[in-house]
Formats: sequence, structure tokens, C-alpha cells
Amino acid sequence: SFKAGANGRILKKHCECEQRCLSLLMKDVLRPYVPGYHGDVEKDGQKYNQMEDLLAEFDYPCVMDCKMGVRTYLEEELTKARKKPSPRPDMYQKMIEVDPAAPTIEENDKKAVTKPRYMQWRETISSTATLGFRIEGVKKEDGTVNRDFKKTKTREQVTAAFHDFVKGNKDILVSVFVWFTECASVALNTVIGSSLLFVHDRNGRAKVWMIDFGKTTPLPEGKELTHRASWVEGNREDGYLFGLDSLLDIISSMVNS
Ligand code: 4IP
Ligand code: ADP
Ligand code: MN
Repeated sequence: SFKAGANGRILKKHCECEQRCLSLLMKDVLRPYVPGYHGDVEKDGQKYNQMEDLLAEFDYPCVMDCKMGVRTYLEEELTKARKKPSPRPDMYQKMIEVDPAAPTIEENDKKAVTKPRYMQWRETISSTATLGFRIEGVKKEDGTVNRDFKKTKTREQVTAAFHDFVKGNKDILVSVFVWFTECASVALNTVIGSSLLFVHDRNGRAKVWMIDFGKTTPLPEGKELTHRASWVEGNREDGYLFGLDSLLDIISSMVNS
């Protein structure tokens, strides 16, 4: 869903929700921590959001994508799946590739699962449900990609993956994070499926950005989230700060050991 754009920009398949969010973020205190947004463009009949290529300033970058939060799907998707379940054979296939014993008898009969069922299963086999974030993928400086983190679940497994990513250079991990916790703009949205993108390179440059706002939605007027409270259906909590807390805790123990 990405395309190279002009002058150090990239094009991501257009999404109304992400456009709204990126536009607001351009006027927000979080502005330095998100890709610069340059409006939408149309190319070959497809609409795109145009944004800053975060890797442009790096020399042979290593990249890690951590998906934040305890929940990775919208409450609306849950409501929809309940009212009018749409079977997802593709998600059933992805499920049995990881664990043939995961589907229920009924799911095996249908060779399909619902989206929330698949997403919840992904949350519990990874660190999402317990730590409030998970590693989605890592790209090394030689361009090789590792997306084999679906069962990276325990604090020890996550720490080992971080270690491997920074290759022992712990300084890389320190450069971040004071900004986020007190940020009102976060309080006013449910942030689902958004990632932190960690980047470092051979010159020792290191940075972290927030990306992927395709499922970040405004709260009803007057409602605010803690981003730390447990999610129960209807309260819209996302566990974003719960995840950030545990991520910071893991990083601090790595830095101090
Ligand atoms: C994917 O599952 C990811 O969760 C996608 O989120 C999600 O897209 C897909 O849902 C789901 O199939 P795997 O990572 O296990 O393959 P992301 O793109 O952020 O990684 P959404 O649209 O929910 O963000 P579908 O419904 O698009 O297939
Ligand atoms: P999707 O909504 O399809 O999941 P994301 O926004 O999460 O897409 O981006 C997918 C991947 O693309 C990220 O893990 C990251 O490696 C890369 N990426 C996303 N945005 C940028 C950007 N602005 N600059 C450079 N790389 C990016
Ligand atoms: Mn996404």
C-alpha cells in the first residue's frame, strides 16, 4: 500500500481517518514525533496520503516496528462481527500456519474465523495482551526483513529481540519518550493499531516515531481515556500508555544492566 513519492516523500494508500489524524498532529505538540504530512495526492487513479519518508536521513537504517496497545481492532469491528459475522478464511489460514491447534471445532468446520477472533488470538500469543505492545517486524541494514515475531510474548523474548536489534549498543534506546505521557491530544483519541518505529543506522543516529493512524479515532465530546485502564467493551480504552510504560520499563532495565 506504499509508493515512492517526490522529494523524499512516500505515498500511503489514502485513508480518511489517517488524514484527519495526521492533519491534526501537524498542529500538535507531538508534531516532531510523527511523519510530516503533505496532503493527499492522486496517482494512476488511486488516492494517497503524502508523507515524509522517515528513513531518508539515515545511512543503511535498521528499523523496528512495535505495535502499541492492548487491543488491535476497533470496537466497531466487534459489534459488526456480532451482528453480521463475516467469515475470514484468510485469517483462518494465517492462524493454522502458526498453530494448527488454535481453531475451535466449529472454526475448523467452516475453515474460517471472524476478524476479532483472529485479532484477539494474535494479541494473546504475542506480548500485546500482557505487555501492551508487540514487535511486528525488523528490517536490517542489508534490507533483510524478519516478521517472525508472532509468538514473541514474554518480557525475556522481547528483551532478546531488542538486544538483537540494537546489537549491544544500548545508547540507541535512550534517545526518547519524555514527550508522550502528558499529552492531551492522545487523551482525546482512541489509538488502535498504531506503531512506534525505531530507527538507527551505522552512524549511531537513532530516533523513534509514531506511525500508522488508520484506526485512531476521536472520542465523543467530553470523553477522555486513561490509556492505562483495562479495556472492557464500551469504554474504548486502548492500553497505549500501559504499553508505553512496559516498553520503557524493559528499555530502562536493558540500559541499566
Ligand atoms: C493483519 O493481521 C494486521 O492486523 C493488519 O493491521 C489488519 O489490518 C489486517 O486486517 C490483519 O489481517 P496480520 O498482521 O496477522 O497479518 P496492520 O495493517 O496495522 O498490520 P487493519 O485494516 O485492521 O489495520 P484486515 O481486515 O485488513 O485483513
Ligand atoms: P499499514 O497501515 O499498512 O500497517 P504502516 O503505516 O503501519 O502501514 O506502515 C507499514 C511500514 O511501512 C512500517 O512498519 C514502516 O516500516 C514503513 N513506514 C510507514 N510509514 C513510514 C514513513 N513515513 N517513512 C518511512 N517508512 C514508513
Ligand atoms: Mn495498519
